[in-house]
Amino acid sequence: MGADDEKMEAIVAAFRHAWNAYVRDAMGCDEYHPISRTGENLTSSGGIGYTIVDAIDTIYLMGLRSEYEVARRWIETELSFNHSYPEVSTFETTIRVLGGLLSAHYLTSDMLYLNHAEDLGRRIVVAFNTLSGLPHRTVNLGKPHSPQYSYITSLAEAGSLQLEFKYLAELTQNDTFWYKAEHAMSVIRDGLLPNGLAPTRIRIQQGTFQSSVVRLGSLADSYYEYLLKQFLQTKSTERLYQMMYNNATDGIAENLIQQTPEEHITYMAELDPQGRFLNSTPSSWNLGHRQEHLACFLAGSLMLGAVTSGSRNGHRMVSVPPKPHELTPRGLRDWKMGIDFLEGCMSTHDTKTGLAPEVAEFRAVNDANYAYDKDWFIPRTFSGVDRSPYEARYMLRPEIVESIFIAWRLTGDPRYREWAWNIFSSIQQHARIPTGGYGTVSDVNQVPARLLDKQETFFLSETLKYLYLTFCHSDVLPLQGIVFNTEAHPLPIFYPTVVSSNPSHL
Ligand code: DMJ
Repeated sequence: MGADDEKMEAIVAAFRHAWNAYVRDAMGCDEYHPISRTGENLTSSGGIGYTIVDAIDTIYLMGLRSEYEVARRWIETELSFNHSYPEVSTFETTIRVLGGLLSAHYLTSDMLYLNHAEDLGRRIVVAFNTLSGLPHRTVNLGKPHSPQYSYITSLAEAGSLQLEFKYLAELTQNDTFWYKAEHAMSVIRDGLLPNGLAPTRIRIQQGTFQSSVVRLGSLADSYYEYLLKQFLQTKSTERLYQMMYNNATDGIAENLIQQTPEEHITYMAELDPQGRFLNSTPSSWNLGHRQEHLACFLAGSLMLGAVTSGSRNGHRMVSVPPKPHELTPRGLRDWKMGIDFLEGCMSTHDTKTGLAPEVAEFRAVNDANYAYDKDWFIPRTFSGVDRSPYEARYMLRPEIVESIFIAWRLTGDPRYREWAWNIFSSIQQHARIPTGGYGTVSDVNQVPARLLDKQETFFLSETLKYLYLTFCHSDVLPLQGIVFNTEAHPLPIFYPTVVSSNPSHL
């Protein structure tokens, strides 16, 4: 499918507007505050490349040569992980920094990135040294062997480090990276609910789940994404992950996916446990009708799963769009569920700014007391110090444009490009700061929008990358050859040589 040069250029211009402001005001800092025009680091002794490493593959893909040189030079001359205080998140550092370095190496073959990735991997991998093998939530990069006291982690934090550590293992031929990350999956697998889903909170040392919500949003999302992508990453042999993925989508289809009674909007509910003790019988869970923006990654993921795991005869890819006879019954179900769910996510863009909120709540079937005129509303339960309800924000998140990008690549249906362009236009209109950078929209239903002082790094690494790729020629990063990590860093699909690709030890 061909490129749309004009739209690509507009998205590149937006990227430069965000990046150049960061370089002007906060070069080298981990995070950027575009209104106060300041930067901030995660450690008191210096940045660990959060923004720069997270953004460099987008810069490279967009062909921004001088920006690329600036970013590479900082990585060459300034980047260090020898910072001790405070500890950084194992998960965020893996998906953003390790993932960014690995994808920069994959795209350019430059050893600078691999050397840093190996150094960082060695500092992070000690987080897996716990009684169960589940990783600690945080790690002290400067003193990686210092004692750790974290008690609880989440499904997402423990179950979405594997794409990065497996590719690092392959590149360095160091199987420790592989086995440590993979072992964490086996601990999770042992505690899954009978419906293939899992609660969000796990005790690190014991490796057992706490009674906690089951959902596709925060604390859980990328675990489900990585089930599919681990199966895809190492070609066809990771059958165990395929099975876990299939069980999970069965669980989603049977327990979580819902439709509103009037407008027939497809949305993803959550299951709330009753009581402190984990009880796996379905009647002991309450259905909640709250959906986070984060959960919308699943729409594209379901479609990708349908044309790979759900294709007949084990074909890796099918026609664009797939023909019904090319998919298994499960593949057909997931394909439809993905398309409908993406449409449901798009309905949450029906706001004054055209941007989707952080949280939407839907009208449940049989809800006689429902008080709103359409089938969803923004719950307003928490106001922070700046008094904006957290649920009403748009934090420059990527999940809906990520799913649109996958839907476009797998269908070629022009409506997906239209949706992507509408979202981009709303971002331009409401989140762009004229003096440079983009801010978090504090309330998607307030015009003119009030902006909060944060340009999230995933705006550069994910949101603008997925928008750009939606308008590129489809030869650029073909879905047959790569998997995107959960921070949109492309990593190649490969045949592992570092270990046996059949995880029989799991
Ligand atoms: C990103 O850091 C990743 O996509 C993560 O998996 C979830 N949240 C943000 C973007 O919303």
